[in-house]
Amino acid sequence: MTAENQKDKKVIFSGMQPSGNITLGNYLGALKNWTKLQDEYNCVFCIVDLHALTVRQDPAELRRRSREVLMLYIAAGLDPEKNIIYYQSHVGAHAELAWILNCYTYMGELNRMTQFKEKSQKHSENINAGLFTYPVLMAADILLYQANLVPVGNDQSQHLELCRDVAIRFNNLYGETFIVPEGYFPKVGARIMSLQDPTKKMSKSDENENSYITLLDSPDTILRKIKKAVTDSEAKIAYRDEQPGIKNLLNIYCSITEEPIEKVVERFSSLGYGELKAKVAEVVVEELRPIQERFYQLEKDKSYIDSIIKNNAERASRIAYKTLSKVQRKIGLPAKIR
Ligand code: AQP
Repeated sequence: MTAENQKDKKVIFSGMQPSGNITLGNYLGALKNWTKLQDEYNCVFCIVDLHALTVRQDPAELRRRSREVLMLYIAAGLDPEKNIIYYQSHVGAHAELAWILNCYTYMGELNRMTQFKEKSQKHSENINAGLFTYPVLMAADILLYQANLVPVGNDQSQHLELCRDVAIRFNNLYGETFIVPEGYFPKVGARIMSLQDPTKKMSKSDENENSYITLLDSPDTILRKIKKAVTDSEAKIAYRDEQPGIKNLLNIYCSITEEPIEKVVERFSSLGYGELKAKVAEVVVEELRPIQERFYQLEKDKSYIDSIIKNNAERASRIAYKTLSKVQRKIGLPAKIR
């Protein structure tokens, strides 16, 4: 059964930007949870390469990383037949619907987006219009597939709210057109913080490579980065906000093992920080080992990956253009002559 023919199942849409190498944060906060959704829902997992353009990218790197993200989705366990896994830029309907929705979104709404404020501070040399209208493209992504649910971290919930407002506005003007999506908040999946500044989230575009672990880091690199992780001088293993570095290491450990935090804190209470770090590194290495093995296998099979890219873009296009045509008809754009 594939995503298109399971009519009784709800649709989930989610994506990641190929704006850096996928980190352990992206994996534990998103990708790992996605793999648990694929039987219960019709899932559409996008590589949102158009979104990544809002920050300047090196063209060759962007191409390389986009393919890497797609292969990592599969290596992490997403089935490319059950789910639709594709590049956003391969389905032109995203950009077309985003333009239309731009005309139904107010400047005031976009001005309130905290991510725009943060990113324009971080990239003050390149505050482009795409960065400002990013949430409208995200709304188009979600609405094209008539998604019922969107897994979002806290940082994206404001964007989802905007998407819902735009969908409701459009439906009120033109009659039921879009499903109004809800947020999907998985039970497990903590926010993983930077290893170098545990008050900041772990980000794939962080300039300091020691702040994150990528899914393809070697065991030695993982151990080295975790050993260097910033902790504190309390010399006590506890799960509390006053010790953000230790809290983060415990979150990483428990997100992987899926054990309750209290149980792990009790078991580790007599360990030194060095020993805790070794335990965390061990579970990270073991979690990533099979993903890396599958990734390097997939990398060798160029034609298989190419066929997934082609087929999935076609599957996504069929759904997306159906919604786009409906929208175009409703707002009065002339029908194409075939
Ligand atoms: N540190 C994190 N902990 C848990 N979940 C995280 N996510 C991101 N960072 C963490 C989740 O990963 C998904 C992919 O997000 P994205 O690629 O759209 O961009 P992002 O959220 O902005 O992630 P990054 O790594 O911080 O990218 P850059 O550095 O390019 O901005 C989302 O579901 C997100 O919640």
